[in-house]
This record gives sequence, structure tokens and C-alpha cells, in this order.
Amino acid sequence: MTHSFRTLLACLGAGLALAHGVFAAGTSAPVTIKLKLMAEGFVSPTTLATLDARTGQILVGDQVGVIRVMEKDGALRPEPFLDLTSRLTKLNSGFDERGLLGLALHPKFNQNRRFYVYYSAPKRLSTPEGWDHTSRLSEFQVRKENRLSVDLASEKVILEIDKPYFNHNGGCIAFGPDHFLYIPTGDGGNGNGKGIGHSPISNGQDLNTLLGKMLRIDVDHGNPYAIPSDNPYAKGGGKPEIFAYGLRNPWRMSFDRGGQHDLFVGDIGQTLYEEINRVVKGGNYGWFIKEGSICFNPDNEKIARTNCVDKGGDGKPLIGPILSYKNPNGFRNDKEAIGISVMGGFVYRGKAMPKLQGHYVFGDWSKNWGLPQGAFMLGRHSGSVGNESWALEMLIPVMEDGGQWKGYITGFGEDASGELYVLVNSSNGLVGKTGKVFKLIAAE
Ligand SMILES: [Ca+2]
Repeated sequence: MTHSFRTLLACLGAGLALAHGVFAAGTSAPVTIKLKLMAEGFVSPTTLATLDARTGQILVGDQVGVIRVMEKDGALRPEPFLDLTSRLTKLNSGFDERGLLGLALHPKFNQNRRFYVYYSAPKRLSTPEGWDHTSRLSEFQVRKENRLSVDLASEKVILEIDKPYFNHNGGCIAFGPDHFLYIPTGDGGNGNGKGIGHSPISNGQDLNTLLGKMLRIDVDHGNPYAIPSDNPYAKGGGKPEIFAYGLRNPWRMSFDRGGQHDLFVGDIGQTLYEEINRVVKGGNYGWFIKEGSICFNPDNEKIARTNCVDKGGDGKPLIGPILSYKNPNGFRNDKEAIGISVMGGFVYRGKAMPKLQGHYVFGDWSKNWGLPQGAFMLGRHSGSVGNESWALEMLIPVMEDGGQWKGYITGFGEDASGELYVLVNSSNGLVGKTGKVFKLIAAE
């Protein structure tokens, strides 16, 4: 395969267009996408990755700790690929942000059988008093005689990060085109960037914590890992694992398999704005100085400050999102308010939906915490490299079976051909088995 990393990229208002939360006159007719049911019976599917490009077998990770193998036709193999439930911290049966959050195959998986999982483990001895759990990145190996099954005893812990609160865990890991492993971490949780375990300047802005960051490590050298020599703080000034910072809850991310192989991250906001960032090395994406493009007020999340600094503590300018939109929690009954938790997606490079080619497909978990009202969106890309602009459009979902779209969107995924999948469920908690995987196909 030309780009072996392609298969490893984990985790996946009609007529109006908006940019940075401001609706503008529509420039093109809204695009309709069709959702084709592939598999069901999950609790809350969070991540999807190609296992074998040749057979079309795909891994689907369920937040409750089980990874299943989905055949090309959607059939689920009865035996789990990996059952991590015994290694997770105790999850809520209601709403939870902990669990199995990300998985990624090593770029040389076919030779070394290694893959990586990010999950919420119980507290360790060194976890500070009163904190909630420990985020754990581990390496596993599939069995030599059966690549559809993992030896639980092969676990090698690569990195652990203590978490003060249950929420804001990030965790959608992926290998970049440089074959380094990228790990987005949440800001510690709670809300407003405050509480136990939060830096006075916020964890996002504090270069001495791994929380609120995009990390980048080399799992092929060192034990258990090495620091890429060109990481921004490899030689001091901050934690050497940091690749970029100023993030709040970077739940889902992806690398563009085409173009410049850019890294896109959906960073879930507090109350006013949701945002998509294109993340570059050393970039500061603003939290909690900014939320989207406005000045965030940690003392009143519903009222933006009128001004704020435009540089981080290191003197470098903050980088704004490429796309943002209003959150109905901060803008009630506002037609421009789309959803309360952005779900990062993928730049579309497949064949089934030509109208989406080269544009960023993503979504939002739901417009309403208590009701399954997820939204599908498109970041329409235009302009030349280095001078791009992105406009936000709604995508209109229709169901292949003729039913009405209704669901919480929990993530997106991409297969070896660049086709996209959406992961959904019908509950805001870890209850029932309403989780499904749909493939996105052209509507006409
Ligand atoms: Ca930001």
C-alpha cells in the first residue's frame, strides 16, 4: 500500500453556510448523505479502524471495553477481538466519558502484530487523593496463530496520566504519516477549566502537565517510548511529549489520508462554541483563554469576556479554529446553534460520495443532552494550500431503510478505501445495546 498509515487512522438548516459560527448566504445546495446500517448491538461505539485492508475486516471499539471484528459485509464475528472490561475503571451505567476511547494499529502491524489502546483504568498508587481515574495507553499483540484475537497477557503499559475528574479524556489515538503516535488528552475535566488538578492558568495552557494537549511519542524506540527529537519541548521548556496545546476535550481526531496529511481535531467546548482545529506542531489552540473565537470567561461560561490576550505564556499567538458553531446550551432557541459536543471526523477521500471529495465530514453528538439529535456537518474546503478557507454547511442525513435519522453521534471512522462510517447510539448513557455502525453512502 502506498501509504501504509492510511489503514491505521483510528477513530472516525438546509441551504445555509456558516463560518466561525456566523451564518452566511449559502453558496451551494445542501448535500444529502445516506446512512447504510452495517452492524448493531454495541453499547456506545467510540472508535473504528481497519484491521485488514485485504479482507475488509474492521475493528469497532465499544466504550464499555470490547473490540469486535466487523467483516466487510457488516457481520460481527462472535468472538471479541479484545475484551478489556476487566482492566477498566468502574463505569457509570448513566452518562460517562470514560472507557475504551481509542485504538490504533502500528504502521507495521502486518509484521509486528502490535496495536495500541487508550482506556480509563482504575487509579494507581501514585494517583493524587480525591482524583478519579488513570488514563492508560497500552500496547498489545494479536496472537501469532490467530490475528483476529488478542492475547490480554501481551499488555505493555506505555503511558499513564492521572485524571482528576471522570470527564474530558480525549483518547482518540492515531499514528501520523511520520509513524509517531499522537495522543489527544482532555484538560482534566469538571468544567470551565477549574477544579482539583487544574493549573491556575488552566491545564491547556500549562506546559508542565500532559493534560489539555496533543501528545506525540515514538513507540519504536526507548522503553516504553522515546521523544521525537523535534517535539517542541524535547529539549526543555515544557513536557517533552507535547506536540500542541490549549485543548479542552479533543475527543475525536484524524489525519487526512490525502492532501498535506493534516491533523484535524474536534475540541469539545464549554457552553458557547464548538470547534474544529487543524493542529500543527507547537500550536496553541487557545483553551481556556478562548473558546472557539471568543474570549472565554472562567467565572461565567455563558458571558464571553470582551477582550483577552492573543498570545500564550510562551509569547506565541493563539491559533483559532478552522470551523466553529454555536452550542445551544449558550444560545437557546438560536437557529445557528447546532449541538453541544463536536464529533471530529475525516477529510473525505473515498469514491462513494463525490460531492464531499476533499472536504471535512464531521458531526455533533446531539443538540439536546436528553434527546438523540445528532447533526452531520461538512467543512467545505477552498483556496490553496497555506491560504485555505473553510465554510461550515449542514449535511442532510437520510436512512437507507427509509426511516427518520435519530441518534447520538459518538464518532466517525474511515476504512482502507477512504469510505466513512458514523458511530451512533440512542442513549446518553452506557445502557442498552442501541449502538450502531452506519456507512455513509451517496444519496443519489
Ligand atoms: Ca480553541
